[in-house]
Amino acid sequence: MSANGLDAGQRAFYRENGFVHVRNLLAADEAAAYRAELHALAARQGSNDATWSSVQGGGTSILHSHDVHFRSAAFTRLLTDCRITSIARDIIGPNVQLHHNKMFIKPPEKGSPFPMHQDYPYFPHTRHSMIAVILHFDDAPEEKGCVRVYPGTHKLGPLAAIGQDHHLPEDIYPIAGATPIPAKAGDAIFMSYLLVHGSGVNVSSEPRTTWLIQMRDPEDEPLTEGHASRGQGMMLAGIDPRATPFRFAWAEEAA
Ligand SMILES: O=C(O)CCC(=O)C(=O)O
Repeated sequence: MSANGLDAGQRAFYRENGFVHVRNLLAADEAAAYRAELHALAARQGSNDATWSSVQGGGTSILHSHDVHFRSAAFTRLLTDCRITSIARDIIGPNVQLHHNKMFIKPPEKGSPFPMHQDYPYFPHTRHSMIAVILHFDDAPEEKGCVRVYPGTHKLGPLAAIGQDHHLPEDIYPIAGATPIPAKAGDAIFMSYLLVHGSGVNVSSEPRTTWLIQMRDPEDEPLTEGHASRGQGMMLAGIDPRATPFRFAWAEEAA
C-alpha cells in the first residue's frame, strides 16, 4: 500500500456510504508486530473491561486501553504514518488533528459486541469532520465479531441515541441486519462519526485485535466539553490554521 491516499472510486464510495475498507494498508509482518505490541501492553496493564453498559451481564468482555501512544512509541510513529494520514486528508482536508486513540482486544469465544451507534454523541462537533480509522492487526472474519455498518446512514445526521452508551434502537438498527465488513490483518476501515456501526460477539477461538484513531479538522469546533485524551490536538498532518499566540502548557493550565 502506497501513501497516495484514496483513488477516485474509493472517494466516491466513501461519500456515498460513509466508510471505506482499505485492504493491505499495512503489510502482514507490520500488522503482526503491532499485534504483539498491543498484546504485550494488555499483559502489562492487566484486565480492563470496556463492555458497554447495555450489553453487560452477558458473560462477555473486551480489553481496551486509550492513549496507546503514551504507552508504546511504535504507536506514536504510526499515528503520523502517511499511509493513514494521506487517506485522512482525502476525507477531512489538508489539516488533520488527533482526537483520541484506543486499542480493543476482543477475547476468544466471548468478546463483547458493540451495539449499533454513531460516535457523534460522545464528542459532537460543529462541522462533522470527525472520522475513525480502525486498523486490524489480525484477521477479523464475521465469527470474530467484525465491524458492521449501515451504509449511507452518515447522511441522516445525528440520530436520537439511548442511554449512557448512546446506542441506537435495536428494533431499527439490529446488529444482525448491518453489513459485515470482514477484514484481514493489515486492513483499515475509515468511517464518518455519523455512520451507524457496531460489531458482534467474537465467538471464534482467536482474539480480535484492533487500534482505532479518531481524527478531525482542527477548525471543527467541539459542541461539548469532555472526552479529553492525552495528546488530543496533536497535528497528524498539515497545520492548525487558527492563529493563536504561543503559551507554555503550564501557563494554559494556570489560566
Ligand atoms: O471495534 C469495533 O468493533 C467497533 C468499535 C466502535 O464502534 C467504537 O469504538 O466506537
